[in-house]
Formats: sequence, structure tokens, C-alpha cells
Amino acid sequence: MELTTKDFIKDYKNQFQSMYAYSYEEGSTEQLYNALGLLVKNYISTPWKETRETYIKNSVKQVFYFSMEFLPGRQLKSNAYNLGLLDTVKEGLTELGLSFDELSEAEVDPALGNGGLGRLASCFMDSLASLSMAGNGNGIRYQYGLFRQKFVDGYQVELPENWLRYRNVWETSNDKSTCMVRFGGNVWLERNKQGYLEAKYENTLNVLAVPYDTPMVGYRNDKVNNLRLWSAEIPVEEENNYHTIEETEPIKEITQVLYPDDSNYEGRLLRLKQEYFMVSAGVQSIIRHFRKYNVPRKNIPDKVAIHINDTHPALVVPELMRILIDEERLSWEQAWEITFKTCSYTNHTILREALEKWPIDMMKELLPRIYMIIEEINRRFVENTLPLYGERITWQTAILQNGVVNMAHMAVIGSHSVNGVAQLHTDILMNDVLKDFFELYPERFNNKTNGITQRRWVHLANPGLTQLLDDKIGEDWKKNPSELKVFKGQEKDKQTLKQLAAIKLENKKRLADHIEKVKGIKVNPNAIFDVQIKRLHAYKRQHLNLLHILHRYLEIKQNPSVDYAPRVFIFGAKAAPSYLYAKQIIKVINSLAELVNNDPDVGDKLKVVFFENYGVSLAEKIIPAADVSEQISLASMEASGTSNMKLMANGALTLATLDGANIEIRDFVGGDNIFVFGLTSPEVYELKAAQTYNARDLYENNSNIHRALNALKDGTIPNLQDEGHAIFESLVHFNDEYFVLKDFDSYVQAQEDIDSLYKDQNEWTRKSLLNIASSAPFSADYTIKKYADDIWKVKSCAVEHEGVQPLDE
Ligand code: GPU
Repeated sequence: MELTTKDFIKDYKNQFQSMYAYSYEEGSTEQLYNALGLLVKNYISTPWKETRETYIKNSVKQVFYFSMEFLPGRQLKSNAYNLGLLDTVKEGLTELGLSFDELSEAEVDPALGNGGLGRLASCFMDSLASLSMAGNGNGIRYQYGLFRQKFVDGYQVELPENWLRYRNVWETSNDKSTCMVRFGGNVWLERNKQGYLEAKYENTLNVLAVPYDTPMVGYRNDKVNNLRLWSAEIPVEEENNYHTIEETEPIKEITQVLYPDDSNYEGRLLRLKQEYFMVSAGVQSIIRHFRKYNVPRKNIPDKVAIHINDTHPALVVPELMRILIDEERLSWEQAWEITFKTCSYTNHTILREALEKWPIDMMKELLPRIYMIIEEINRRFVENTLPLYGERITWQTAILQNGVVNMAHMAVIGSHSVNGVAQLHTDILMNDVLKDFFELYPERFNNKTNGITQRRWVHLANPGLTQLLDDKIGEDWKKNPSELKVFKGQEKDKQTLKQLAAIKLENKKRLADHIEKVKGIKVNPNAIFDVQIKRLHAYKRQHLNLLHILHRYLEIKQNPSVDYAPRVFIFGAKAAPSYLYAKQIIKVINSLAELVNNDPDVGDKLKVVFFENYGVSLAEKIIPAADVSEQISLASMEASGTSNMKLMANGALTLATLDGANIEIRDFVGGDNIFVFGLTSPEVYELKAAQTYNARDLYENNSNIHRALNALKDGTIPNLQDEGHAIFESLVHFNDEYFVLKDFDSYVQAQEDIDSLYKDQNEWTRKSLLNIASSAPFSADYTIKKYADDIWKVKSCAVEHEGVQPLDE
């Protein structure tokens, strides 16, 4: 949008004064930020309204992306940037004697997700809006986000994340669009006078779902979509039934906390309540919205696509059936046709412990009507499948099995499309995890490799690189990422390589300053910055990284002149509070860091930095400064990974197993420009099947492994209780579930190859350039275009607008 610096200054002064009744000169940083955020939101409000109206006026098909998690990150800078106002705002603030960067750091980063799954949802929101597609998010407004992580004596401690303590300027609560969600009670069917079977309820717990809407601003296209997050409240007409604070607890608690488990299923009643609450409110509001379109109900799938982000929202299937049958009075067959055509499902993991299976008794008691519908879906499924495919397949694929509701099965049966998030992952779904379904419904399966938004992860996080790209290849890549490949033409240009290296060094200096500020560790910006940032999980193998660092340390101690390039190992990772093993790994890495960082023999050959409270905002600081991207999961276990894509786009070289999207990264960048090590997925499958793996043999016969493992438990690492032992035991005694020892040698070799290459700065930077230039296929814009074409059948649509005018709040 168009805005002069002068107008911005005037608007900002007015905004501040109208909110606080004094002049901005007297404002605190938080107040100055709040005023700025609200002003930017005012600028957004016109295109937001117009976008919504255009969709309705033109009966545009809309996608509703249902996800229990979103990780939008800070929004001020990104919104101002996408609107095209960032420079004006910065200039205006400077004239007022204020610093944009300081104000923007005052924004809290909403941690409404655990990791990759939630961040993917937010990258998708950004791409949908930027591609002018009607795509809305639907989720939960948790009062407390993912815990804030602190280290005390090297141990992870979890603190509550009360992100709403200060006002959230981006959300608008929308009282007009509330819904009622019912839990428990008795439900029965009664034939009414018109002959319909009517669902009757008594003694239900009624919960009011209040929507909070947040604008999702498209990149310079006057397009603003909606992220709708629901909050549980007491229905106004029932307020008098609640006499004490305690009595209101069962309602308030529904949206109080985000479960802090990543890729892990815990069958807690409250979690099931959350899932149904979000699903029911979302589906009700879609059906209500759809009435505005004024088309026959059988055409719902032409106007609405509902996406199920992993199984957490899979109750969409029976809930949509319930509404169509009980409220819209359609027949089962009509309702099923609509539901199945409307829904699509993405699987995000093959980890057995992550697959949701709810006890039937719990489901029946909490959601009696929904359970009746699930039973009927299952009954019809079995009835149809049995004669065609026989007993084995039918029972293996049923929704109800051994006293549980298998949510993945419900999602597959109720959706017209099922996708994995990288080619290897999709292949594993088809050949292993969902093999029987692939036999039943081959046409439903498809791959959609994940992507990331370059806007947040390159344009905003790495302005130096962005400027260089603009100078070298023009600005087209910003709207059309495939233009990035043009940058390949410069791989031999000495000057470009020099500039690229200088930008990386600047970014590293900035991160080094931050490290010194928050960790008190001095690091050499000319060292290799080696980064592993992701949730702490055994399958992601942070402990392989740990063992290698320990190995290096022991080598240095034995031979202080060993030829290692200076290296800073950087970690960011939260462990689920109940995941003991993951917390033990954190503790050992922290203790090793203390040993290594303070040993004068080591100097700057080796430094270890474990950041606290890893999240979107910290990622934005780390990623532009990374030289090496650690993607070292056991092959077959990581569905896709997305930090691999962000790091690549910022010129880090990937050190990877052939897992998830790493394989596609290798294919695009070329095998010479990535460091690959370890077992492949077929080898992992083979080794598991053969049951011949013997980790103890490796411990006993491989001297490097022997020495490193002993150092875990012989007192070499200070301040450990039994954490070193625990890791030792898991690897040697419990036979190393994730083949860490098996991959150790080839990992160490790859790390040495990295050292050698880094000595040739020119060659390193050339490969870095090729990584940047090959990162376009991992733009979420492409991923979303494929979802839109193949699954959702939605198109880009231009917004009609009356001329954008700022509004006062
Ligand atoms: N993932 Br299931 C999560 O972050 N949380 C989950 O609960 C589940 C999966 C991740 C995958 O582990 C990661 O490989 C993938 O890149 C990401 O989802 C997005 O698809």
C-alpha cells in the first residue's frame, strides 16, 4: 500500500495519544510497540475486510486448514513488510527518535505449537495469502503457549509461557461468530413429527467457543486471510449456573495449555476435549459461513476444502457428518459424499508412538453422538470392504480395533486425499505404515514435499543476502522463487563469492555477539558455525552430534595440534517435560559444553553453545549465520524436516542422512554440494528385519566409539549424575534403537570432510552459493500451489478493493 513517511508519523502520533493519552515521547517500549502494532493492524483492516467480501461476493472456494498448532512468529515486521510499508515505518520511527528493531523485539512470539508441524502451518498461511488463495487457519487460542525453557545447572526447567499477559494487538475477538460445543451427557435418537430421526441431548456440558481472528497478510497483493483461534468460555445464558471459580475450571481448562509433546501421543482426556472443541467450533462456523454462498448443500465440496493437519483434527470427519445429518437433515449417503469430498489429510510421522488411538470408552463418554457416528462409519466401511478384500485387510484397516479408535484410519477413510510430506515419507506410508490402505485406495495417496516461506526466512531474516540477490539477479525471485536458479550463473564469479562470504561473516558476528550476550561465551566468528536446531528427540539423534563433539574433544586432548578447523557447535532444542531420555541428552550436552568451553587446551578449536528456549524468533537469528546444517536423523524416521530447507536457503551446507526431504535437497543441489553419511532407509529396514545388529560389538571393537562412550561415564564430563550412564546404557545395553553407533564412523568422516573443505574458502562459498540457488523448490509457495491444484482445487483470486485507507481503531 501507499503511505508517505509524513503520513505515517502523523498516524503514529495520533495512534499513541489516542491509546495512552500522553505523547509518544513518554512511552515505554511496550506501549510504543503496542501503538505501532495497532496502527499496522489498522492499515491491514481495509484489505482484510475487502478480501473477505470478495470471497463471498464471488463464491470463491475456500480452504480451512485445521491444525492444533500454529507458530506464526512475531508479526509486526512481517506484516509491515508484506504490506510494503517496512521502509516507511522504519524511516518514520527514526525521525521520531525511535528504533524499529527495539520496538519489534518487544513483541511476544506466540508459541502455539511444538515444532515443525506448527511452523509448517504458519508458512502455509503466509503462502496462501501471498498467492491470493482463500485459505484460512483454524486452531486453538491456548492461554499458555509451549513452556519457556531455562537451564538450571544444565538441566531443562519449564516455565509457563503466559503470552497473553500483555495485550495481543493482532487479534480481534469476534463475538458475533461464537459457537456452542457440547460434551458428555446422554444422547438418543427420536423420530419427530416430520419423520426425521432427531438427536436429543440431556445433561451436556455446554462450552462457548469464542473466535479470535488474526490477519494473515499476503505479500504486496492487498490480500489478507484469516487465522481463527478458538477460546473456551462459559455460555452467557449459563453464567448463573456457575457459582465458584472452581466450577468454571472444566470449561476454562479446555484452551488453557498446549500439550508440549512433539510427535508423541498421550491419551489424555483433556487433549481429546481440545481436539473436539477446535473441530466442532471450526466446522460449525464453516457451515454457517457457507450459507452466505447460497448454493445447494451438495455443492459444499465445490466451495469448501477442509484440511486435517495430522490426525489431531480428524474428528472433523464425524463432526461434519453430525452437522449434515442432525442439523442439515441430509441422508447418510449424501452426508458421506460431501464429507469425503471436502476432507483431506496429511500424515506427518511414521513414529508408532505418535499415532493417535483413543480408548473407545473415553470417546463414548465424552462425545456420545460423535461416537455413534464413528461406529456407523466403521460398520459401513467393514461391510463394504470385507467381501472385496477379505478378513485380514478389513480388520487391519478398521477404525475400531481392540478397544480403541484409530484416528489415522478414520482420517484416511474420511478423506479423498492422503499425503506424506516428502517423497521418501510418502513411499514409506504406501509401502509400510498405511500399506493396506494403499491397496484399498491407491488413488488417494500423493506426496507433497514440505516448504518454507522465503519471505520470513530469507527476505526478513537475512537482509544482507536478500540485497545481494537483488543486486545480482534482480528482484523477480521474490515473487517467483524459481528465479533463484539464475544465481547459479555466478558460482565462478570471485567478487560475488567474496561478497557472499562477507555477508555470512557479518551474520556470524551478529550471532557471536548474541551468544556472548546471552550465554557469556566468546566464539570466533571465523570458526565453522555448525547448527542443529529442532525438537530434542532420540530419532533426531542429537546424541550422535554429542558423541562426535566428545570424540573431537578427546582427540584434541590427546594431540593438541590435531588439524581441526575451529568449530562452534550450536544447539537449540526443547524436550517434552515427560521425556526423560531427551532431558538427559540436554544435560550431557550442557555439561560437555562447560568442559569444552573452559578447557585452555581447546582454545577456539571447539566451542559448544546450547541456546535456551529455541523458537521462531531465535531461529531467525541463528539460521542466517549457519555454515553447517545438521540433519542427522536415522534414515526413514524424519518425515520431512523443514529446518534443513531454511538453512539451505541461507547458504548453509547440509550434513545429512538420506532421510525425509534431505534426499530431495541432495537431488536438487547435487551430491557434490552436500555431505551425506550413514545408513539409507532400505538399509535401516534391512538391518531391523535381519535382527543382527549388535551395538555392544561396536562398543567393544571400535576404539573411537569405546573411548567416547567410556567418557560418558568415567567422570570426564563434570557435574553429571546418572545422565551419561543412561545414554551409555541405551546405546550399549539396550542395543541402540536408532543405530547411532552404526552411523558413527561415517558421521565422523563426513565431519572431517567438512573441515577440509572449509580450508578452501572459495570452494566452500561456491557450494554455499549453489545451495542458495537450488533452494527454490522448497518454497512453500510451490508446495501450496500443488496442494491447491491436486487436493483442494482452489485457484488464485484477485481482490477488488476500494482503495486502501487507514482506519482508526
Ligand atoms: N512433526 Br506428527 C511435528 O513437528 N509434530 C508432530 O506432532 C508430528 C510431526 C513434524 C515432523 O517430525 C517433521 O519431519 C516434519 O517436517 C514436520 O512435522 C512438518 O511436516
